[in-house]
Amino acid sequence: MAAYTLPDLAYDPGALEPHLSARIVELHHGKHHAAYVNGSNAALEQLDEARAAGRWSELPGLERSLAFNLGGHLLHSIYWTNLSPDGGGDPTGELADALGEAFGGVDAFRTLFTQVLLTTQGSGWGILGWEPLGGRLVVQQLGTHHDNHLIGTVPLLAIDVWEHAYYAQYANVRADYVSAVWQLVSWADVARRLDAARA
Ligand code: MN3
Repeated sequence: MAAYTLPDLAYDPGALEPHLSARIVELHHGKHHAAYVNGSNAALEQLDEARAAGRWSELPGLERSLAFNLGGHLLHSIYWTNLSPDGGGDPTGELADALGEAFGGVDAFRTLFTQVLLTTQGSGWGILGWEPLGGRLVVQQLGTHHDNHLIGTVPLLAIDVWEHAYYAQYANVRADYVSAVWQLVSWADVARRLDAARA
């Protein structure tokens, strides 16, 4: 039985237009995200087979594959719920307070996070996360799905800057994609995730 399945989107693929095209959402969810789900299940299966056969030399590669694919599945699952046709605007309440405490204000956070997304080299993600040991918000710049990951940190806002996330609509102008994403961020979803992570 497959351990992981592709979650449905909470909106039609065209619902994020004009900021994100239906074509991008369809391909990104139905092909890219799906590939990470399948890759996670395949890696688990291959780990079982390697264990059964005692093929221990396969472990490093399979563990790497599991981390990459499961990281991708998890991050995309957050990304789709972080975006909403009703998104945009500014965070309020406790989330706004926490951003202020950690980064000096909502605008200061937005400036920082925009630069995190724009300066990511190659394929990666920008993450706003809750770091439980220090009990604070942190920003991370991930390579692929897991390089640079701060162990134990819970992602609250995860934005994909792989080229497949924007190239079909914005070509090489990542800055225009990032501007568009700010019009879609569901602060309500980020706030819910912060509440859950703190609890
Ligand atoms: Mn992606």
